[in-house]
Amino acid sequence: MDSRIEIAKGDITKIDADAIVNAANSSLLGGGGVDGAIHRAAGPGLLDECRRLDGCQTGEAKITKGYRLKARHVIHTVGPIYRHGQDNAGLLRSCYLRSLELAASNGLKSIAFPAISTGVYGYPVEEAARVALEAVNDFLGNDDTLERVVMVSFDDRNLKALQDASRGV
Ligand code: AR6
Repeated sequence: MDSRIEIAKGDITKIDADAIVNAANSSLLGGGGVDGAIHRAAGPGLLDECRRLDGCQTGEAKITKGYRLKARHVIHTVGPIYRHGQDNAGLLRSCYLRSLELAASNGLKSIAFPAISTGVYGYPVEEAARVALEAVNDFLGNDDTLERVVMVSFDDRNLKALQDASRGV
């Protein structure tokens, strides 16, 4: 695994990085889970800017400022709602790749991800961890602008899934 990848446990809203990633929904107008936590911590300026973005499609990403967060930017991405009959892994992988592309194209050096889709959207945690780490590792293999990518777990199950997955990457 690329040495720039870090696996950590905690609250992503507290992280000092050039960007934290939000597991948003396609409206980009807030919600529960990590999305709610990020909007609460960032303050109303974030929602004002999000209203001007005209939403975001599943697997895509958009960038805003970080407002009252320690992080300078928020990259909002929309993970897939896990279901049969769609390319869940392809869409989840795309969330990570698009977010990293946005970070790199904006000259950012550090970015932190939550476990996209593994809450309300129902993506199996172990499978999501493998898709996430593989996507980040593949991206970093062709990138020399990013210096640090933190995979942030809120709970022990996600943390263990990432640690296990890191042995296979
Ligand atoms: N820091 C880090 N991770 C967190 C935090 C936090 N403060 N809070 C929760 N998590 P979810 P999704 C973890 O449901 O599945 C929202 O309503 C959580 O434990 O936040 O992509 C949006 O508006 C889980 O592992 O996002 C959408 O409608 C992970 O973040 C929908 O939920 C993702 O859980 C998106 O669902």
